[in-house]
Amino acid sequence: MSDRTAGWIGRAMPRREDPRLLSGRGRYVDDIAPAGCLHLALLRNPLSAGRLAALDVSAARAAEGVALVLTGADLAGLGASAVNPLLPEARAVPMQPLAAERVGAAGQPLAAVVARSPEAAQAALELIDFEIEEEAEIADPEVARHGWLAGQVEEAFARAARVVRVTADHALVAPMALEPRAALAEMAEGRLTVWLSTQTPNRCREDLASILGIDRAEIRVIAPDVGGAFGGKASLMPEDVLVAHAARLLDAPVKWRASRSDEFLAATQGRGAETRAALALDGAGRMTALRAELRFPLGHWMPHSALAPARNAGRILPGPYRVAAVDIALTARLMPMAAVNIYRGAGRPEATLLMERLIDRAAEALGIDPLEMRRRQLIAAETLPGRTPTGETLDRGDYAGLLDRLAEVSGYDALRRAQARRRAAGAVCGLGLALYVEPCGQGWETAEIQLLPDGRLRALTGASAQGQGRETAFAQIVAEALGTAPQAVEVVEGDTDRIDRGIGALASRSTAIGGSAMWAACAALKAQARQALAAALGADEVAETDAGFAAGGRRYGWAEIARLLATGDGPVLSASHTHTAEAEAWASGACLAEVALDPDTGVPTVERITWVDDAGRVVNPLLAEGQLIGGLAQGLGAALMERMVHEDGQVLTGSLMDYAVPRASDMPPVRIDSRPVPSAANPLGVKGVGEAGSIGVPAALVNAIQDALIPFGAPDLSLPLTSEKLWRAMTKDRT
Ligand code: SMO
Repeated sequence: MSDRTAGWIGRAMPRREDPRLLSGRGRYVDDIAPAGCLHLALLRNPLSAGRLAALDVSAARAAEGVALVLTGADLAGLGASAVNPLLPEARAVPMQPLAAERVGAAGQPLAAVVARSPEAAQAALELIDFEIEEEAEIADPEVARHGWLAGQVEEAFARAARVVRVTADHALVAPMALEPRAALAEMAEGRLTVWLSTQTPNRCREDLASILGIDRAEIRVIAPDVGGAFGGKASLMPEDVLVAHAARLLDAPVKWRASRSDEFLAATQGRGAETRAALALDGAGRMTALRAELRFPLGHWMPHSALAPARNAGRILPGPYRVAAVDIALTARLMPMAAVNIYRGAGRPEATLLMERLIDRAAEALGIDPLEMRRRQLIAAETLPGRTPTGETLDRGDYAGLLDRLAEVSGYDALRRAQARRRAAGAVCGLGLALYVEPCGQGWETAEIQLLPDGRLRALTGASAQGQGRETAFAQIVAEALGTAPQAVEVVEGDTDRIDRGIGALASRSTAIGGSAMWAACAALKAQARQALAAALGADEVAETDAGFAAGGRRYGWAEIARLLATGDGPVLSASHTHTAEAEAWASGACLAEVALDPDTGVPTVERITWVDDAGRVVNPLLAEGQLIGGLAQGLGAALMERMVHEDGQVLTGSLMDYAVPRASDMPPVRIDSRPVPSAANPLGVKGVGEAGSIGVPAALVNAIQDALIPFGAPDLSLPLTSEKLWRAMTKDRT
């Protein structure tokens, strides 16, 4: 294939990362082993929250092989970790890397031991004496209270022909990356290098600099290969700080890696919100007002993005639907458990489930088919981009088009007829619809593009990767922009010495914001090349072609330009760009779940999921599909099986023996179709895709199950919808 073939964006190119990652040549934090590396181990609070009445580490300090023991008192000089306020008047509760007077939860570290070997560190932990006076009560738990108000809500409810209500409560769930967290820090020539399994290397550097009280230039953060994250590695964590601090104190490399149990105990959790809402409908079955109460739990401290789920849920609650009047009240409260932070979807699944349950309940109350009910309320494509009653700006999209396509692809009408037949024959089966919107990233991201002396291009992005295939996607974007082949593009990410400013990868933002930054950097490089070429050739006229430039009847590709202009080994040309999103890109989609319940056991079988997605212009359909399917698996887990269980301040789901994650055999047949509408929010027209499956799929599954349960009264059930809950819902009326 010639270099001059345009159209790299949109191609289903296999992931260039795969040969490395799939053959065991990935390099993760724990694979990095500097000579003389010390090991950090943590004494985690085995009791519940309370007052740390006594802590004696003297025997541990004297133990064989121990280099350092840290307690909360030793960290008094450190600065506070950053918490994004996100909501007006929200209070920030930063991390306490080690408990000081108060212990916030089971699992919070009380002391850290750094020793020659993991075994020596572990042995020293056993020598620490402590006393905790348990006290679960948190003095002032509410850290945020916010509302979204628009229109005449009271009046609409007073005049409503019908009012429907739902409750939707979410379990707390574990983000469950394949690779548990890890941190390694080392001093070299007076500078601190920190390897983190993180989504946000650049932001972690800024946070670390302010906590340690040193200049950002004295810290280098490297995120090597990262084995999944899902929000669980989006924010700097206490263990990261301890490793960095210890490496500085000891002037030696220090490493910590989480066990799976560490992650269940002290990594961030997701979801957990308790939500309720009421919908006012007029005589024609149109929504006239929405009232909602959203209660979001936080743990005993707040990571950087702790308030993002709550804020997202409130601001996007009306979703793709027209409703003029809203009264949405939100609270976020501290609880004596591990921190809650963003997790794939981050508030969007909560909003979507609540809204989609309301619409199904309204459809049932009015005797209207759920698909028709939705069709009547969707915001028209012609009015997009447009404002929502919560003050957001929706991107371009075609929600009715998604729904129509879903009806067509799924054979919706035939499925409804089949359901009636199956029900009559004694089956318990349901169909569940859900539409969703997925706002994809606010803020900024950086990119740099360099022309190297050999004609290759080097693309540096602040949007680091955790297995999404970012190298492949960014190479395609650069190839398209510069008229070269993706193979000629090297992609660099995850190193703050090479990328000075950036955020990272989260909130489905990397392609929309990071990709747009790269696109603009490429345009700037082209402009530079054109000028430099004109100067080098003494030509008045240098024209752009689809694969470089033309002047004086000759063509100049990137290799020729590099040869002409190169003066040394460094980059021949380079251009940087910071893209700041003026508006968010909003992906959207429509899902249909077909579910049957075993009447004797309650076991649900997901017979099929059909899904029409709008991710805007898709850079690589293979990658997009991978994201959709991965999100679907996690959405299915949250809907049907995953839950963190806390009792008396203890975590009862501390291992994969107790916590159910979906396996390959739990995955249903899936049919995915796409109906893209390019985004109006960025020059590439791209929208995000990383969270979609976790947003729409759970709502469709819950609606399908609730639909199946209509003959049994369909009471509101909290997530996850385990077979036990379903069996109880089916048997209540029979016994
Ligand atoms: S939950 Mo995502 O990593 O913003």
